[in-house]
Amino acid sequence: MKLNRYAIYILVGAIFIAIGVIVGLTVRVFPVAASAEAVAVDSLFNFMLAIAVVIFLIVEGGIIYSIIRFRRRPGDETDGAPIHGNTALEITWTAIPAVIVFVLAIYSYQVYLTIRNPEPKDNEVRIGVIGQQFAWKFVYEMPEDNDPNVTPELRERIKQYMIDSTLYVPLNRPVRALIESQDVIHSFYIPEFRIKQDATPGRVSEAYFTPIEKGEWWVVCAELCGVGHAAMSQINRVVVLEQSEFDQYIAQLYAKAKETASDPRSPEVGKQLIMNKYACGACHILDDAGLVGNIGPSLNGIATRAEGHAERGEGLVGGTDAAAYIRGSIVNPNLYLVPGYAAGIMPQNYGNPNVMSEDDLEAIVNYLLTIR
Ligand code: HEC
Ligand SMILES: [Cu+2]
Repeated sequence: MKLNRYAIYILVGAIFIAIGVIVGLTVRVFPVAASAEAVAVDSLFNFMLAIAVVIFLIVEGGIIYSIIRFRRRPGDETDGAPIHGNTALEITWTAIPAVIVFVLAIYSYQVYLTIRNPEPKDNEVRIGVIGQQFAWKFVYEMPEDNDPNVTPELRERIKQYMIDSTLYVPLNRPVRALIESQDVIHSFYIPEFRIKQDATPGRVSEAYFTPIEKGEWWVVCAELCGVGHAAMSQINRVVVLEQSEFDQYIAQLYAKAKETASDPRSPEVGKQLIMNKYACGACHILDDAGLVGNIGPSLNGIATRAEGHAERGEGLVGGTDAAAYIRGSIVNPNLYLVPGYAAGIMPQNYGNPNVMSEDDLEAIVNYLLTIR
C-alpha cells in the first residue's frame, strides 16, 4: 500500500501536535500555584510549552529524517542538487510563526493585565514590604481603635510597631504589596505566587496577588544585594491564613504594638525589634533570640565583652560604658572593628534615624546589655 505524501504529512503533524498538547497539559515545571495570578501565568507558560514542543519535533524530526534519508551512499561522489529558494515554503515558515507570535502577544498581554492591574479593589489588603540587607520586613495597617486614651500622636507611635518579619495574608483576598528598600535594590519574589517586583531605594513599587491556597512558603530576594543575599531567601515566610485568623493576627500585632509604644526602650522591645524589624539575624548568632546568621561575629556574651571595650575606650558612642560600645557598634560600626571582620559588611545606615529610630536603638542596646 502506498500512502499519499500529503496523508503522511498530516498524520505526522497530528502526532506532533498531540504530543505537544499532552506535554502542555501534563508537564509541571513550577512549584504549587498558590495565587490566582500563578494559575494565569502557568496556563500561558504551558500554552507556549505546547507550541514549542511541536516546533521542536518538526525541526529536530526534519533534521533526523534528512540525515538518514539523504545520507551519502558508498561510491556517491556527486554534488548535492543546486536547490535555491522555495517561495511557498518561505511564505509558510514566515506566516505560521507570525500568527503564533501574534496570538502569544495578545494572550500574554491579557495575563499581564490581570497580574498588574493597578485598579484599587474594595476588599484589597494593603501591606508594606521593605527590603533591607538582609531580610524583608512587613508593615501592616492598623485596625480601628475606639480607646479614648489613644491620641492621634500615640497612634502615630503605635504605627511604627505594626511590623513583622513574617508576611501574613488572608485567603482569597487581593493583596496590594507596597514595596520599598531601605538600602540597595532587592527584589520581592514569592515563587508559589509567581510574582516578582524590584524594591528600589527612593520609590514605592507595587505588586498584586490573590492567595488561593492555604500554606506557608519562603519570601525570596531575587536581586543580588550583597554578602547576605543568599541567606535573605530563607529568613522570611509568607503564611496564608483564613480571614478570621488574619483579623486575629492583626488584633494581636496591634495589642503588642500598643504595649510597645508605652515603653519603647525596654529590653523586651529590643529583642522583638531584633527578631522582627531589623535584619540582625541574617548576620549574627544570638541564642537568646534564636538568631543563626554567620556573616558577622556571634552576639552571645556581648554585654560582657562590651564592658572590656568600655574599659579600653574602644568604639564608644554617646558615653563611656558598655552601652556606649554597643551603641557605637550599631550606629558607627567602623569605629571599632571586631578582629577578623571587614569594614562595610555591618549595615552603615543604622545611625540614620529614618532607618533606626532613637527609641529602637536604645531598646536594642538595652536588650543586648542583658546578654552576658
Ligand atoms: C550584613 C550583616 C550584618 C547585619 C545585618 C548586622 N550586622 Fe552587626 N556586625 C556585622 C559584622 C560583619 C560585624 C563585625 C565588624 C564590625 O565590628 O563592624 C558586626 C558587629 C556587630 C557588633 C559588635 C560585636 C562585638 O562582638 O563587638 C554588634 C553589637 C552588632 N554587630 C550588632 C548588630 C545589630 C543589633 C544588628 C541589627 C540591628 C546588626 N548587628 C546587623 C554584620 C552585620
Ligand atoms: Cu536582597
